[in-house]
Amino acid sequence: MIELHSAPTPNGQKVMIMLEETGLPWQHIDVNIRLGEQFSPEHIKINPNNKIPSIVDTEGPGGSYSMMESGAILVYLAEKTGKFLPPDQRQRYEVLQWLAFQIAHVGPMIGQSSHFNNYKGENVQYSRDRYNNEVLRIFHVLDNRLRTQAWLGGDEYSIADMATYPWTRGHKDRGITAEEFPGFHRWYAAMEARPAVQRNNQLTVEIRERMERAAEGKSAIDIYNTRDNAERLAKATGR
Ligand SMILES: N[C@@H](CCC(=O)N[C@@H](CS)C(=O)NCC(=O)O)C(=O)O
Repeated sequence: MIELHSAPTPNGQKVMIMLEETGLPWQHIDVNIRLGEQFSPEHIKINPNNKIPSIVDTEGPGGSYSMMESGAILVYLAEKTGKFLPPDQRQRYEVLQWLAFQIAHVGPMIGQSSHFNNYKGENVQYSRDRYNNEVLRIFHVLDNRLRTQAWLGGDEYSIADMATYPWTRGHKDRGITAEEFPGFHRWYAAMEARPAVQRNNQLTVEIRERMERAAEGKSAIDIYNTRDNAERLAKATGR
């Protein structure tokens, strides 16, 4: 059994898609990051970086095994099942390159741009421009790749596609049109045709609603106060 300790954010969704694709038995353990549950001492034992997602594999190597970092989790699940990471060396490195591109660029840059676009304070135009322009560049990188390859890793659907899709779900709001980005749009439609992706999208709504109901009447933390976050971690680890 794989326990997914998570929330249905893009990083959480990547792992849900993989679990649905592989057919492994799994369950979602809700971690409400708005309530600060990522800072609980129990959560920090499985995710020392106080983030979601994490997994606990009750039948891991040498017994129960826990992991943080969505990219590493995807590689782990691919190796456990022998699926979505090709054994051929060249194909494998193609997939790993595009997985690394998602982890290093797609996620962090879209995350930062959304943060500054939503930020209500003053003097954020420079930050907004910086990250929005970088996101536009990243969509061109994806589109260029997907004009010549069926999937990000090449001929085969892989963990690189699963990692990237959830981060691109807001592409319409960013003006990523089918005319200008045809390769990206063809791939996006192919992703949405997959039953596992459809199941992820449905679960995302259901889990979000369940977590909102469970949070009623509880007080939220300011997740963007990075100074407080450093103190929360120090407190949780007794430093
Ligand atoms: N590199 C990490 C990023 C994880 C991450 O940033 N998770 C966010 C939600 S998408 C989170 O847990 N935020 C809570 C916090 O910052 O306190 C991964 O890919 O797993």
